[in-house]
Amino acid sequence: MARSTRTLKLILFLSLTLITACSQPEPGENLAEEVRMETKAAWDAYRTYAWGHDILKPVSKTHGDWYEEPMFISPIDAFSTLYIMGLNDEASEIENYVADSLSFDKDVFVKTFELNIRVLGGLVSMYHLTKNEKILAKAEDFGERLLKAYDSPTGMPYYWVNLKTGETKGEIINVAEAGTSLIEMGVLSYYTGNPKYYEAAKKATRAVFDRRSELNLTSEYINIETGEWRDEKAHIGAMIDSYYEYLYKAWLLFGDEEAKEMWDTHSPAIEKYLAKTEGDLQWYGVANSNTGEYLGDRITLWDAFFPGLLMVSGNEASARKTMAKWDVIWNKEGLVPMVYNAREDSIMEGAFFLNPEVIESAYYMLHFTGEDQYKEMLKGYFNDLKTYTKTESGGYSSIHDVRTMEKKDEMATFFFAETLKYLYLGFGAVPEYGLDEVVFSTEAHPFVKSDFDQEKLQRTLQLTN
Ligand code: DMJ
Repeated sequence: MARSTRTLKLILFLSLTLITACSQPEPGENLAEEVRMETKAAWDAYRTYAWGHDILKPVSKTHGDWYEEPMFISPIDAFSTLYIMGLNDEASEIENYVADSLSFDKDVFVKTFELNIRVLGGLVSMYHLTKNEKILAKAEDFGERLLKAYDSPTGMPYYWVNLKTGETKGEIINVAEAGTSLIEMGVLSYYTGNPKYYEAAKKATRAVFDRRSELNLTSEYINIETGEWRDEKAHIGAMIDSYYEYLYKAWLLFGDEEAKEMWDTHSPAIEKYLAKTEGDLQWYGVANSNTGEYLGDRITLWDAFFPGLLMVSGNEASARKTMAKWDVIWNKEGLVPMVYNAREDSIMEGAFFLNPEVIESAYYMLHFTGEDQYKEMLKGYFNDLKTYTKTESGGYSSIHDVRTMEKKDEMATFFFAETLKYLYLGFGAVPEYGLDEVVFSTEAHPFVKSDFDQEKLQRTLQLTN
């Protein structure tokens, strides 16, 4: 071939490549659709192998339940994600089943905290999105049963409550279990017009706040009958995390100024005693809640919700550095390990349960900064999830240890509720359900701020602003 013809062909090839690259749809559009399709496949797997039960076991293609009787946790947790993705048949099937066929009159002790964030949160957001009165009746029935747990000397809930008999047990609980119900109970109070739910949640929250140390930190475990702390460990991670989250979010969603004041009291102490910085990276370690002595750099994958909370509450500098640290950890390990030494950069426990927190925070960072680096992070996380956790059934699995990536036969309910939803939102699919419009519960159930009437909020939540 003559030299000039070869050059011409090369130019043609390069031009075509360039044109093709430029005419590709926006990466965001494709990725959102891909997340939607992955969600549909995972949902189909749940529906085929586990319908009616709490979780899918995606490797063995069977199901699991949390208690002696199934509570329908995956579908209730999944609903708001399927709904905002426009998976309408799937969402309607859940809504109809909850409305017509599900009873909570079960002689079973359930975990108050877990069923509050997943089931009550799922039900009130289902009503919020559909306005189906049968769902509100179901949420009220469930809320009523859960409320029995709050009948304690301090107002903090018992760990266990029997849904049929109202019996309670378990007086030692952690701060997250004590102080994570303002959103679910608040929305229930708003829609039923009955202040008692928010009142109970508020009493429990105040019970934690009033017992804070002189340094304005909480510890980890507390006796809800005596109100005495069981330890002196202060941090922002698992076992405390969503107590802090709800103080700020109760203000964001309801305009509860008392909750905001509580957050404003804790927040400087968190920065002062827990934050550790190394160059451009930051994490929040463990300190003695009474003396402030720094106890170590143990962090857990649940801590990764914090950059998102920092960002939305206005502490951008810490949010950026803490997000950067989590991104380094994820990329070094392939996924995020359950427990990690942040200073030594070493894994302490390697399990991963498809948790959303790193993705959730990257979505917050992307939303508020608009910077591409955060979209790139989300793309990487999505790819790693597909590489390491996707199974042949269409469901995704937990991981025994990120050092081996051996699959664990469980798909957590929050994979639907949170992980997939934050990826979808992060890829820009439905701005009407984005962070400008919506406050997400700790389980990522969406509540559209403008749907709440200010005067009705003041009345039903008895706000004293
Ligand atoms: C979720 O169930 C909630 O976000 C909770 O507050 C703690 N984290 C899990 C998922 O990791």
